[in-house]
Parts: sequence; C-alpha cells; structure tokens
Amino acid sequence: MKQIKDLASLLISFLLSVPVFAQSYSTQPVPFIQVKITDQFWSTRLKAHANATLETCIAQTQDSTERINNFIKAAGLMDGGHEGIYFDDSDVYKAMEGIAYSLINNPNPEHEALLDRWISYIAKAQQPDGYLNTFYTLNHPEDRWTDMEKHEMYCGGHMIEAAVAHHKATGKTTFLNVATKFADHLINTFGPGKKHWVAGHEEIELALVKLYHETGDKKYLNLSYWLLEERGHGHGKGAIWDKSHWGAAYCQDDVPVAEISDIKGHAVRAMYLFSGMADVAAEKDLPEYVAALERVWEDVVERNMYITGGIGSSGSNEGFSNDYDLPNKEAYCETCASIGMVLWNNRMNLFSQDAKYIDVMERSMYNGVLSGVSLEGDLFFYVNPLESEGHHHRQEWFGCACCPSNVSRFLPSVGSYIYATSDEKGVFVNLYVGSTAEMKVGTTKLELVQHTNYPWDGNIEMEVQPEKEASFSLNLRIPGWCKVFSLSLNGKKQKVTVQDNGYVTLDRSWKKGDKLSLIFDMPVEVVAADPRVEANVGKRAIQRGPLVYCVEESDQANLNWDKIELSKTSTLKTAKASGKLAGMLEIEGKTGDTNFTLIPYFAWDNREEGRMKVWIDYKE
Ligand code: FUB
Ligand code: ZN
Repeated sequence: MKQIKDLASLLISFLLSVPVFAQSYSTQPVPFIQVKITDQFWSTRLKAHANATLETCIAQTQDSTERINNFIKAAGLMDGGHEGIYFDDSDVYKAMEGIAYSLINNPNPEHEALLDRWISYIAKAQQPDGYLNTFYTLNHPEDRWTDMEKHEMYCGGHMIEAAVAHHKATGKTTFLNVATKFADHLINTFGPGKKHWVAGHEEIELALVKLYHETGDKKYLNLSYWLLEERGHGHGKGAIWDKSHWGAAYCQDDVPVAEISDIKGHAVRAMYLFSGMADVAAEKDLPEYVAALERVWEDVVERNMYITGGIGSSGSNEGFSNDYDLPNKEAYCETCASIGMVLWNNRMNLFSQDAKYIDVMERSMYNGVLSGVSLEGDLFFYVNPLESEGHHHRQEWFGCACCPSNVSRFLPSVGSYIYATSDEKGVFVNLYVGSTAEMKVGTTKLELVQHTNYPWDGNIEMEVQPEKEASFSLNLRIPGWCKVFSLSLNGKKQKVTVQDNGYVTLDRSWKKGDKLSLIFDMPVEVVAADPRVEANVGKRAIQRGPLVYCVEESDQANLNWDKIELSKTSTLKTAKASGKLAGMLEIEGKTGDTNFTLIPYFAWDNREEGRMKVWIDYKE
C-alpha cells in the first residue's frame, strides 16, 4: 500500500518537474493525479466508484460475460470462439483505464494484480504483427481490416488509452508495449501509399495523440492526422456505408473534417471525433479544424442539446436528428455522449480560455453524465430521458455495455477538469470542487486549495500557496448561470469585472496564505426552452447553479401527477433532502394550493419507481 502511495508522490514530483511533450493547447489541464478531491459531492461519487462501479465492471467483464474469456481464448489458453458483440474488447479496456486511474488515488494491490493478469492475456492475444482484436482473431482471422464499421480501431483506441493510464499509474510498460506494437501495426498497414481507412467509430484519433504524449514519438500524432484527413473523400466501406438510411454522415465521413459545420449522425462518434480533431489541431496548429469545431459547437449547443447537457435525441441512430427535435420521454441522451461532451468542451476551452465551453461541460457533467450512474455506483443508465412513465430504470449491465465502462473511467479522472494553466496566462479555475491541487506556472510551484459545498451552495474559499512569492494571473470562471457574485481577497472585497471570456482575472504577486473568497448567488431559476422546441412549449424547467431539477412521483404524496404546474406566482425554495438523498438540496415548490418537491435530475430513479419529468406545465 505504502509503496503505491510513494509511487503516486514520486509521479507527482515527476510531472511537476519534467516538461510534457510539445502539447500546444494554449493552456494545459492540471491532471487529476495532481488533484486530491476532498468535498462532499464528488468524494461521495468517487467512493461509490471505487467500491461499486469498478467491482461491477470487473465482475461483469470477467465472471458474468465472456469478455475476459475472449482474450484468454485469443491468447490460446482456452478453446472456443469469440462470444458477445464484436466490440466487447473495448469494455475491458475502459474498465482497465478506470481501474488504473483509481489506483492513483485509491491504491489497491488486488486491482493492480488483476490488471497484471488481464494484461498478460491481452499481450498473448496480440498477433505477432501487432494486430489485436479478439472478435476477428477468434472468429474471422482472414477478414480483419475489411469492414470499417467493425470497431477494430475503436477497440484499439480504448486499448491505447488504458495502456497509457496503466503506465501513468504504475510506471510499468507491460501494457504500453502492447499499445505501441498495435499502433506500429497500424502505421505499417495504413497511410500514404498503403491502405485507406475511415474508422467507423472514432476514438483512435484522440488515443494516438495520448500515445504520442506518453512516448514522445510523433509518428503516432501523424497517423492520427492522416486518419482524420481520410474522412469525407469516399474511402469509407462497410456496414455503415451500405445502409442507405445511415450512410457516411452517420460516422462523420460525409465531408472532409475541416468542412464540418452541421452536427449529424451518431452522437458518441461525433464527440470522439471532435475531441481527436481538437487534440491534433492543438499539436499541428490547424486553424481550419478549430474553425470547423467552433461552427459545429454552435450547432450542437444552440440547436441540439438538452438542458441536461445531454445530446443525441434519437434512438434509431443513437444520435442527432433535426434541429430543435428534443423530445423528453423519447430522449436518447446516451451517457457516453454526455461524457463525450465533457471531453470535447474541455478541449475547446483549452484552445480558447472561453468559459462558455466550461459552462456546457459543467452542465453535461453534473446532469447528463452523473444521471448515468446510481448513487451507490452499481447501476447504470444507458439512455437518459428527461421524462419517464416510471418504467425506465438503471441496470447492472447491458448487452452493449459502453456506458458503464465509460463511467468507470470517467469518474476517477474528474479532477482533471478543475484547473488549467499556462506559463503566460497563469492559472484558470474552471470548476469549483473542494480539493487540493499541485501545479506549476512558469518556475513557480504552487498548491491551490478549495473549500466548498458546491454545487449545493456557491461559497468557495480558496487558499493560494505558492512555494515562494510569485506574480501570475489567477483566472476565476464566473459560471454562466451566475448573475451576482462577490469576491474578496484576504478579507477585502474586490472590485472586478467579468471579461468577455467569462473569467475574472487577478494579476498580482501571490504569497503563501493568500485567501480568496468567492460567493456565487445561487437562486432557484425557472427556465423556458427555445420556442422552436415543440416538446417544451408551455413548459418550464427548474435549475439551480449547475444542477437541473426534476419532479419524481415518489415525492408527490397524494398529488395528482398531472396537476403539478408552475406559474408566475409559484414559490420555490431549497430544503435539505433526506433518506437516500441526504446531503443534497431538494426544492420545495408551491403553486396555488399544490405543494410539490423537486430533486436533482442526476439523482432520480434511486428510490421507489415512479414517473419523472424535468419540463413541467406552466400556466401563464
Ligand atoms: O459502438 C460502440 C458504442 O456502443 C457506441 O459509442 C454507443 O453508442 C454504442 O452503440
Ligand atoms: Zn454508451
């Protein structure tokens, strides 16, 4: 145990002292390995993750399904063919990424040994030329790299991400060696003068950039760029392209990526593509990619996003339909797509230092993503509707289990979204999360400590602890939802203005013990949708701070469900929740003689089953 702790502190000092390979976003995220989360809100979620989410993923991949056995078989250690879906390998890799991340802040020798064991199967399942995919190796070895929909690069990308995570967490190279061998196989197979390829499900692009960062070898970055440039030129072949109702747009292969302007197709694929484009653009300075991402961002956020930050309203393509087509009961809003929104929006902020991207990221994170996992961490939503007749419940696992395994890797990395830094621009405080973080600005090492009960209230006390007195800018994000705030420095109220990018900048010489106090007014807000969203005409939703609220039937004792309505005269006040929701704030509403209770949307379906809705009838 102690050894792993020592390893973690060693890694932190390593990360703080060695320049990271040429990453050229204009700010760099402070990785979660340097951030210790201490607040009530996220600590509870992380505990549930470590105790239940990981165990569920391990039990499901290893014991209840054939996922690990597929590797054992491909390694030649067991007889039999591949069982399950052709991209089931990816769930193993995502679970491994989550386990590896979790090791950093929750050392667990059993989990480390489990990873060693799984890695040994994976390494044996890898073919001599570096190819790795249990579906093809076991069932169709002669058909590999023939159908671009079949997720070979998707699985490979998740393998690379898991291997990089494992290397960071343990310093071991066993998995990273598999990843580089696979990526070298890709380089030998694809590229100018070799085979064309359009990955039917994006993921490999951002993974190759991670591999480049981990190894310093630019060939991986170049392959990622080449793969992006393959899109939109008619090279796509396979099941997606053969289905007339899907076609190239389903996997973002209808136009060259630099020409993208409208959001189309499968939501998760689009988010991973945009994240990969951002990573490559940051390294290679591609303004045309950034312009495309800004255009499509507007289309996603202004015309195709739910109030929960969820995206991809349609189940038939697991993706986007028409602008403003945002039904509530039928909303698909896959958990993975919300995770994708976090990945992409964070990157957009790293380019621009514009807080509007963090506003969206925060919305998706606190609502669309967190609803995907039960409070205990053991049950998952794949689909996250905004209204339910009472029959939609979280499940322990799914045939297609992309969402639970994605949650398993997302939660332990949440600390990476709090801060970003740059030597020139200083420190950016993007999220308000009780935590202690170590970072470096120029030559200054510093610790930032946040004490807060956010998102339940908007009070944040922050300690700035530079190793020695130093001048740098501290940029505080003023959340888009916040209309009134105050800021004090060492007990003195500050007169500050919010810049166009949504931050307040304090540019001064900081010394140990400097204290900031931020108070965001966090009133209950009644929100109307864009009138073009048919489903929400005559309705309103309630949000407070970053949290969207909903009514759940089990709270409305003796109340006619259809009688719940809001009006101009409704009163809405916060109250302490109890039972399973203890520690949270609910909202007590009253319209005329009718009293009703709202709970945070992310927490619905954790108690008795019943109906739920976010958008509530509104009487003018
Ligand atoms: O295809 C792999 C994953 O499974 C996608 O990202 C999800 O939408 C689900 O279809
Ligand atoms: Zn999913």
